[in-house]
Amino acid sequence: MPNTLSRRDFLKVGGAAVGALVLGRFIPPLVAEAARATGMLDATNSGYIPTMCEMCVWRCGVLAKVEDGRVVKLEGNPDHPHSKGNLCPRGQSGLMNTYDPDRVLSPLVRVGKRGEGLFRKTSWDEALDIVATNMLKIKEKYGPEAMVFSSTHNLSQPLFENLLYAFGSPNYGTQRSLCFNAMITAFSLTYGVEEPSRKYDDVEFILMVGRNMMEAISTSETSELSHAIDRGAKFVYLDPRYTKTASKATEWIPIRPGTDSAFLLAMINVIVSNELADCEFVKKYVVGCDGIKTAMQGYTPEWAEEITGVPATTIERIAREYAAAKHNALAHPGWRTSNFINSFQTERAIATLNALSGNVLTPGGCLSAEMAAEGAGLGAPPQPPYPRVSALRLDGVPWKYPLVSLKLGVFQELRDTILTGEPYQAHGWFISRQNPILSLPDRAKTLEAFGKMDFITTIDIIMNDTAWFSDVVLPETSYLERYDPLLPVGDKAFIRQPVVEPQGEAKSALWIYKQLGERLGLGDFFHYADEEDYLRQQLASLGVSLEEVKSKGYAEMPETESSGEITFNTPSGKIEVYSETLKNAGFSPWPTWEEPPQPAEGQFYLLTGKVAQQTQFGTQNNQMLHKYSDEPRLWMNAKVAAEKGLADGDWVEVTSEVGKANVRLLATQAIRPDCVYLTPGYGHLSKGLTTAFGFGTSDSVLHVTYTDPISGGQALSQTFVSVKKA
Ligand SMILES: Nc1nc2c(c(=O)[nH]1)N[C@H]1C(S)=C(S)[C@@H](COP(=O)(O)OP(=O)(O)OC[C@H]3O[C@@H](n4cnc5c(=O)[nH]c(N)nc54)[C@H](O)[C@@H]3O)O[C@H]1N2
Ligand SMILES: Nc1nc2c(c(=O)[nH]1)N[C@H]1C(S)=C(S)[C@@H](COP(=O)(O)OP(=O)(O)OC[C@H]3O[C@@H](n4cnc5c(=O)[nH]c(N)nc54)[C@H](O)[C@@H]3O)O[C@H]1N2
Ligand code: SF4
Ligand SMILES: [Mo]
Repeated sequence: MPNTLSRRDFLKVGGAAVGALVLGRFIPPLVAEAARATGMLDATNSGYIPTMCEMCVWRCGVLAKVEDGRVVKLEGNPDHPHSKGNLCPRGQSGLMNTYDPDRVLSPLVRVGKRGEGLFRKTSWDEALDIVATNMLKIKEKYGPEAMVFSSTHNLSQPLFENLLYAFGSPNYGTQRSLCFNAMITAFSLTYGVEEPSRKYDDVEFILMVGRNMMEAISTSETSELSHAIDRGAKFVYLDPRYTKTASKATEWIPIRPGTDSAFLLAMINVIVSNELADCEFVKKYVVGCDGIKTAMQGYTPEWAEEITGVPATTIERIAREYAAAKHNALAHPGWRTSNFINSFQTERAIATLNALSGNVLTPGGCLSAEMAAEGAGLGAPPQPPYPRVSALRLDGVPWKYPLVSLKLGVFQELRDTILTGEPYQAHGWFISRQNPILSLPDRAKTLEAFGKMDFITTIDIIMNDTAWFSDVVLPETSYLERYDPLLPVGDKAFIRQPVVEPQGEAKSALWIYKQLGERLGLGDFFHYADEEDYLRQQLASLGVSLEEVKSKGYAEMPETESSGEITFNTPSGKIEVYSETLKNAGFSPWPTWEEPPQPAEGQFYLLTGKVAQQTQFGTQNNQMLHKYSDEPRLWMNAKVAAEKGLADGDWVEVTSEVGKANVRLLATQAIRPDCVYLTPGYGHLSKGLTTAFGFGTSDSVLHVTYTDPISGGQALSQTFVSVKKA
């Protein structure tokens, strides 16, 4: 029966069907020694072992179901605020992340040309020696700054950062500038918090700008949104595509790409010129309350209609409805906000709308500017301060991007300076849990940057494209096979623990970084005997044993005292709708309209965006997810396709300024006539991914690299393509 499930059914099924599928085809894994010791299993060696999912960065709580000493299924942990007892299809398919036949199970050293895929297996000792020797050689010859490090959010990242900062390099590339720089930079400047938390309990009006919550999933928030919609909350959704989220919206606005800020500025104009804002709140907490009317004067709904293609009457009505919901109106901050070079302004306008509705910190309000000082209660092994680094950062922070925080960085710029060799040449690249060959825009450029490297090493669990082009590949244990540092979420710190025995020679990142640190003479930054010792040091001040946390799944954290005072961590201590900081840096102090480039006649905006059954650039080789993924096609408006003489299913050639790709066409009404869309994450280069190789096309081949000068976010929808029959 399960084999006949359609992809659609798959997305709806509960864990049972998925578990049954896994059981039908694979010998269930043996429970790990560490997990057996939790005491969670009964006399028949059955029960549930708590851990965390790593099929995406949301890290829902998992209960691994054990029968007769073997893990048979993954379920959501009801104690975890991210999952609340549910796992999405990717989470349920997590066993296949561990049992992927393409797992790398011993360290590998390249023997052929880069990208040829010829490697020999080696011992950890030899692999770590090669990595350390090459890193030290580069340090000696060119300085530590010639080593570039990059990694995407993961739980062992603090140890990765120890390695790079102790080594003395300022060059660190993360996913942030490919993802949420615009949102974080705008909210930090406006509110002094990176991202306010959201509450949906009493929300009456929700505005989402390109946040495809029903497919780009955050389990708990996705279900909170669903409940709010079911309750009758009004939900307005802006996206040039008719996504699953659009299908749930009260109103879908197929806005012209890159013009969201014009729509939002016009909403602000309607609210302030008609005095519809929560005046009391605004006067007390907002800087800019006096000048905003004048500053927004030109941004009338009629003006915005011309730019966005949305009727002025619609914008005016939505603004009034938003204002009427007062502090129960939520303008959602978004997540991947890297669409255009003006995306920072879109986010500033969203931040402003929330300030005007007074939904910040008011009882029952749906946005909370409070950020829990996550991790504050956890201990860490002692370590010396990092060495002082005087070299400029290759990513231009802050010398080219003065308002981008050191933490956010501008990864795509770092890649580009590797190519120019300015202000200096990088020679080595150390990558962990990241696939920059596909996730950075303009794949040819990234491969060219790889070509400039004397040495590249990658830590991964499978032979992803980046590992494929590396000199040494270090295999990590999968997330069901290892410990990671504890993850604080709200008032609890959750554990990831091995639930199955590790396969082959794979090792945890905590182990790998410590071994490498010692070989690099940086042992002082890795004061833990092993993974369990690291976790015990984290728990030291909480008075709870590791054994207890292993069986319960989490440790309670001490309550953080709230002073009750509302202050914002901005220079004025208020919400800065008007920002002197922006003005001093030479940018508009008000949220403002900046015209982004537009496609030439006959060209299309190339849109990207997540699908529910895959995560980024790393899950396409999961056999379970692959089975239920259709080969992605290029969405094109059906009427436009017909005008161009193209039929549904035709092979087309898509051309941008930097690349060409062939893909089959999906003629659909679910997209604006001036846009095409391609699912990211496909078209892998690595032949070591036997499931994913040869399936689909990579949109990174086509993406042109543009960077928002204020936030450093890449502008992914700003790539224009032409499409013709292949
Ligand atoms: N299933 C699944 N869930 C995920 C992820 C995953 O890979 N898979 N990844 C996680 C991560 S890291 C992130 S950052 C989030 C991302 O989640 P989202 O922030 O929702 O981002 P995307 O899905 O990348 O893109 C969302 C939408 O933006 C639209 N869009 C493009 N340009 C514009 C524009 O100019 N204006 C407007 N209004 N819309 C535009 C696209 O059509 C697309 O539907 O998802 C997270 N959740
Ligand atoms: N075209 C296009 N580009 C995009 C986006 C888009 O929508 N379209 N989205 C952007 C966004 S929002 C983001 S966040 C980035 C994400 O892109 P990246 O930052 O590159 O992150 P991922 O694709 O999640 O990285 C996945 C890698 O981690 C590996 N991996 C998985 N599990 C483990 C593990 O347990 N240990 C180790 N060591 N490795 C593991 C996988 O095998 C894979 O190689 O891409 C950005 N780039
Ligand atoms: S949203 Fe899905 S993939 Fe992400 S952590 Fe939760 S269950 Fe895992
Ligand atoms: Mo992201």
